[in-house]
Amino acid sequence: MSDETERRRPNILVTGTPGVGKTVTAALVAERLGLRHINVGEIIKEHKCYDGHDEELDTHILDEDKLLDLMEALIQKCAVDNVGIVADYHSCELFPERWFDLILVLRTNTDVLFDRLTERGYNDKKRSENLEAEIMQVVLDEAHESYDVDIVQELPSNTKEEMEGNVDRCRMWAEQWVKDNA
Ligand code: DAT
Repeated sequence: MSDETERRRPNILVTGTPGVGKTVTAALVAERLGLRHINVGEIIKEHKCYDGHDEELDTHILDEDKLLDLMEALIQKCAVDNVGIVADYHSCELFPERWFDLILVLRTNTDVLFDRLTERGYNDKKRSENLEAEIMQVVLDEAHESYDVDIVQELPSNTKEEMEGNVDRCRMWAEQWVKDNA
């Protein structure tokens, strides 16, 4: 097995409140930079990483151990194949620090996020909870508490232009990382 420290390609995590654009941004980063996209929410659904059901919140309870084992295997395989990954998920504290070299925290203005969550069909309660989390910068604080402050980047994600700019910045950063870790 290849050790994580031997990686020659960077691993990136795109995180933020639901609706900020994690999945679309991660997909673009993967396509433009030749990284493998890991949509963590899809893995959870596909492999049923559930540990029961929370009746009050009407959501599945995440089986973190099962998810982390699956992801560890994927990340190891990518390291062996010499391919970096770009993962996206609405939380970041559950992952081991050693997995990622860059944490992008996408941020969206309240009015824009309101429209996106409405379009997604969120009910009033779920929409308000997520808007509040974005205003209170819950995920940004979580990223700062969980990772070295130097690798956490807060980026605006309101418009297509900002998304393109974010992907460009990410590409420049990844090229530098590859040079520095050659
Ligand atoms: P997330 O994965 O954070 O839940 P998403 O990638 O599914 O969000 O995007 C939600 C919707 O918002 C989707 O219709 C694409 C749109 N969107 C996201 N980021 C955007 C941006 N920076 N500019 C314009 N539209 C964006």
